[in-house]
Amino acid sequence: RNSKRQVECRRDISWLDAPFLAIYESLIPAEEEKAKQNQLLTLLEKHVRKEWPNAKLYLYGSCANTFGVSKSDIDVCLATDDLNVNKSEMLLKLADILQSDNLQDVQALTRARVPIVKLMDPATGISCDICINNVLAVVNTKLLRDYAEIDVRLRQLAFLVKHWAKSRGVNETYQGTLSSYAYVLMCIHFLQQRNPPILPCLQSMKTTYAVTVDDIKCAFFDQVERLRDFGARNNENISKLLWGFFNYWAYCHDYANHVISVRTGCILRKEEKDWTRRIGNDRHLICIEDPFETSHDLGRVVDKRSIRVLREEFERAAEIMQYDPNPCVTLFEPY
Ligand code: 3AT
Ligand code: MG
Repeated sequence: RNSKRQVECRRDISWLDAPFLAIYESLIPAEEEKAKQNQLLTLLEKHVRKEWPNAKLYLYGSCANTFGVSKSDIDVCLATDDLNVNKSEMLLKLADILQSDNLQDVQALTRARVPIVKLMDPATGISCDICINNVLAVVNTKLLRDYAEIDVRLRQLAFLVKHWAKSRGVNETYQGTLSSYAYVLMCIHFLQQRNPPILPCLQSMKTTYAVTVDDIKCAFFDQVERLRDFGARNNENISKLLWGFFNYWAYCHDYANHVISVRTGCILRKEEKDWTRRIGNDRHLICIEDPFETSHDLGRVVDKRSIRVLREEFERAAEIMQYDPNPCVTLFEPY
């Protein structure tokens, strides 16, 4: 693997920029979709307000972080002032209330890692997950959205990586592969590490936005409109970056020792995090530090079998970018 480590792609792939950008454009949701999401949110707010007048609803995840492809489900967080709520009881009650409207497939999943109510709105065709007081997810959604505003290449790269991961079956946390959130963090980290960098490290700049959630202090620079030409000195286009991303995860990342960290904009060592051993089900075979919950490794879902699958997929993708006559098709072939 190390012998394949290289800094430059072996062929000129700039001819792939236009077709990759066309795929990216085709994945962007249409404006009507936003309107439909808001229509559903308004309906949910109406119901929630009747029962819990002080509660607020927030969109989070890909419908709010600008990394959502068209026809994604929406993620909603119900935030209450009462931090000691019994989430299960509240979700059961919420499911009850929503059932009485003509929403479909309303289900309370109270035993999930993040307990939710799931439903489908027949009026808009949108499916939705509602969780309670998951405010950290609302804050990490803002961080991702702010990064996306700095340089459009992040959104291009992340859309193509997510599209690749979904096509290849490696975006399934319950099967031991990675979440969309993890892939976006991998893209941000990759662009922070380019030379010259395409993205800054917002959490190591002056604090202009700060909240404390569950005793975790979340602080970063969020005046991103002032950073619009941050990446201007780097002229790498999408094909080069996509190749670089796969090449990094196929041949350059040190899986045995390294942790990627968007929070610091650097690579950390596993020893610093005490992520060197398996504890319970956490194996740390690929380490991606959560930007706020720093004890949380987003790679912890990955096991001995799925790390092999993931690495083989990174290698396949890197080889396709390097040699395949038609990467825009081959890369996304269903597995
Ligand atoms: P999709 O387009 O739905 O695939 P997404 O960005 O909505 O992508 P998820 O549905 O996996 O991603 O997750 C929804 C949000 O929940 C994204 C992030 O704000 C939060 N989140 C997901 N996984 C984690 C995690 N392990 N730790 C902290 N926050 C998470
Ligand atoms: Mg989602």
